[in-house]
Amino acid sequence: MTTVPPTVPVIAYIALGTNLGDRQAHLDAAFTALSALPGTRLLARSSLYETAPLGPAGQQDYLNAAAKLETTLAPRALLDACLTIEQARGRIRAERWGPRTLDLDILLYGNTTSQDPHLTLPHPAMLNRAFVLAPLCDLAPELIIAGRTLAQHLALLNQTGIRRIPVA
Ligand code: 5RW
Ligand code: CA
Ligand code: CA
Repeated sequence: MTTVPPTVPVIAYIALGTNLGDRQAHLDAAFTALSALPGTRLLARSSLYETAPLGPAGQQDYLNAAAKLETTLAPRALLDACLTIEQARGRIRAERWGPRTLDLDILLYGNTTSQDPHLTLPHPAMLNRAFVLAPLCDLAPELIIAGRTLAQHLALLNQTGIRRIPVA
């Protein structure tokens, strides 16, 4: 008989974004799909935020949110699962930074840092984008990254165009 080595679960944070189609339905489906991944529990979900689009002009407003997971999936397996969930919501990759039905980005995977060009950890832009940090601060305002809490990072940003959606 052989035994399987236990895999220590890691806390990971995922950013969710959508600006095409039924945005709320895409986010609901994403939270459900994340919670159903093997070895994974959805520990918390943020409020939803309606946010002015950054990047290319002429897009619809986004709904952004964040998820806190506990998972035994390796970083690349979690990334692949996120891409599969995006595709299940009909994501079509046309132009860079174009509108999308669903975008799932791994922000943090435990204390892991990664320079893999397919998966940079922590997410390189997370500290500069209020549409990422506002939802993430619902989940982990006291988490320290780069010498400041996430709440302090958020307070340094212009939060114009970021609107928390009241819970229905
Ligand atoms: C490109 C983000 C340039 C910031 C991108 C930039 C978004 C978004 C994108 C999202 C909002 C990447 N994703 N805007 N723009 N929310 N509000 O999730 F300066 S494309
Ligand atoms: Ca992405
Ligand atoms: Ca993104």
